[in-house]
Amino acid sequence: MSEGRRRALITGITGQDGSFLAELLLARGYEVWGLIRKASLFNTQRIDHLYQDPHAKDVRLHLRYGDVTDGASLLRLVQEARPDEVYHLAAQSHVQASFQLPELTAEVTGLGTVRLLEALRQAGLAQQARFYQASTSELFGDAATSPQDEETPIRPCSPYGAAKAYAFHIVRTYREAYGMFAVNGILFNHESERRGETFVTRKITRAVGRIACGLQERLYLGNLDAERDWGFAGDYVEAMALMLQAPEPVDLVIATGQRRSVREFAALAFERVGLDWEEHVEIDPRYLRPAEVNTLVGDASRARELLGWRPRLEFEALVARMVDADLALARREAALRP
Ligand code: NAP
Ligand code: F7E
Repeated sequence: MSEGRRRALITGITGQDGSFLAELLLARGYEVWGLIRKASLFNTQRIDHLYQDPHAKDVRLHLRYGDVTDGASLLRLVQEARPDEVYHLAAQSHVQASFQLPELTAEVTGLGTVRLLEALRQAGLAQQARFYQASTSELFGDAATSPQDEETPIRPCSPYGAAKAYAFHIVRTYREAYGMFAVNGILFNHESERRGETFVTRKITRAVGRIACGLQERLYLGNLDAERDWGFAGDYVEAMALMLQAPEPVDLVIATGQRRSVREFAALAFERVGLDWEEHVEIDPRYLRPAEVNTLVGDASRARELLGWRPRLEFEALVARMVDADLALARREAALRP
């Protein structure tokens, strides 16, 4: 590992997890390098509060354009950043969208990982840089056993899960073949007020805020019976950082161990603003998936044992936090209306 201030590279820094992780690492004194993709509109809203004038003294946040489908951009970035730690979070991360974009999902979410690993090798950084792969409970698909842990068979049932399964195996392969410190964090669903608005939790809390402010009447959802293990993104990025400080590279499940249905989430969220969810929610078959993962719940005992990690924010507090943030957002939106 290099001398002086530690350097971290985050792909996907403009996403939900990337923004929490950048905050955490900057607060810990790291120099943070972020890969951002070129879009026609600004896509840095989640990290704008961390922005530092690149001409100022002692800048610790460096942003560079790149794309995980463009190997040359990755090589250039790792050569410039020379990171001690790489957090590979960039992905096409939406499960339902992956059924419409299977090739893109394989390119970005699957092959993106090997491109970054190869860039590190080509730059001669394979032994210096510790590598975190954003793996997922979607590896397990509609698992036959519950709760799922590190021994649960990998049997994905979406193009997203299949792409992440490839990434999981290539990370393990590089660890074994080249002696890299490369690990898979098998994270179950984690949410926040920064969650993308088409994931179910945020879709619900965003609608609750807007309905409470009279900006919208109905919320259309798919499978209300689906059950997930929902934690708080801020807690989960701590687990990522801990995994790269561990004495040995080990793949670990990160989860709360609590299973809740989409229906329960919606009921609690509407209750927070004094509304009855059944008066506002309707089913729209467009949100049903060609193959559904009905239930996922994780057992994070190993992470607790090895890292001392445990989730802090409870489910009820997470729902409340998200609803309160989206209510405030909807009020600002309502105030701007003529
Ligand atoms: P997210 O909000 O969807 O963020 C994804 C990030 O990847 C964004 O910064 C996005 O950029 C970037 N990205 C997408 N395509 C790219 C490309 N071709 N090149 C470079 N960057 C690209 O996802 P998240 O919830 O923060 O999750 C972070 C990671 O953890 C993802 O890999 C996800 O699959 C995985 N994961 C998430 C969960 C969860 O519950 N949140 C659970 C398990 C695993 P733009 O901002 O420009 O779109
Ligand atoms: O769906 C059901 C849906 O899209 C959760 C990603 O971060 O976590 C996430 O994937 C459940 C599913 O997340 C709607 O059918 C019902 O059963 O919020 P989601 P996900 O598919 O679990 C994993 C761990 C990741 O790795 C992924 O990157 O909710 N559901 N009605 C709905 N889902 C959506 N999106 N929209 C609905 O209207």
